[in-house]
Amino acid sequence: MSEWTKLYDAVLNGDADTARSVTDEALAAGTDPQTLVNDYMIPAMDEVGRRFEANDFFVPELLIAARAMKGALGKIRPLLTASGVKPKGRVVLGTVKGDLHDIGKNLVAAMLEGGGFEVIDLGVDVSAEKFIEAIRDESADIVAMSALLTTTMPSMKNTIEALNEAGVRGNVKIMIGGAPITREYAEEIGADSYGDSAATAVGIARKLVAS
Ligand code: B1M
Repeated sequence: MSEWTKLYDAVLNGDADTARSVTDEALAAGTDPQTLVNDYMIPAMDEVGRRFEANDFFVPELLIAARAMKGALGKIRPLLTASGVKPKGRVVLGTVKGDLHDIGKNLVAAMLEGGGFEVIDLGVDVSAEKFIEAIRDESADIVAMSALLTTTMPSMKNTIEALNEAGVRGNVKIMIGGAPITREYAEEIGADSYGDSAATAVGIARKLVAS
């Protein structure tokens, strides 16, 4: 980390104005948007999490850091998104019921769009019913679920069970991801695939539509 450390600092300190202006400056200087996300913004959020665990930061600090991260991501997201290509598939994406974390999900959305997928983003706290409705309405190829809390991981299992009961499970492939999610958990609950990062999500989605 060196040149754009001020972006790291701005996200860590929840300074949204500086996060946006430094992002503009870095992009104007020709810095790769992925570098800004991977080398500065995500490490800053990881440090926010560490400080939260150590009781140095509390929920307000999490919130303002997230707002700064989102402001900077707003500048970057359009650059990750390809245009004018025929969609490789339709992905219904959401953070599962009970979970309000959306920064990782938004990154996954941007990467999938950049990888040529059409993304229907259902937002956060998405119930099984809402996923089922979207699968039917949007003729989705893939359902992508994100969870950041160990306590909301079971919402993924519940959603897959509900898809089975509603008779739509066979129509879609299911990928899951988020910090507490593992390949073993994906296998255990009957998901088709697991992604450990927004970057790998694209390759996984491509494999899923090809299979
Ligand atoms: Co919360 N939070 N939070 N939080 N928060 C965590 C997750 C936590 C680990 C912090 C900590 O204690 N160290 C902890 C969870 C502990 C646990 O479950 N074991 C925690 C907690 C406890 C809570 C609350 C319960 C706090 C409270 O109220 N007492 C509460 C819960 C609210 C709720 O959801 N019901 C809460 C609230 C919040 C805020 C709202 C304040 C805010 C979120 C704002 C927002 O998202 N709009 C927040 C934040 C910011 C965090 C941390 C600090 C940062 C999360 C983040 O954005 N990371 C987080 C600590 C941490 O992660 N270091 C923490 C950056 C993001 C890019 O990473 O989301 O992992 P991530 O996404 C990655 C990959 O996981 C992957 O791709 C992304 C990029 O590569 N990925 C996928 C994600 N989804 C994927 C899907 C895929 C594939 C890949 O396929 C479908």
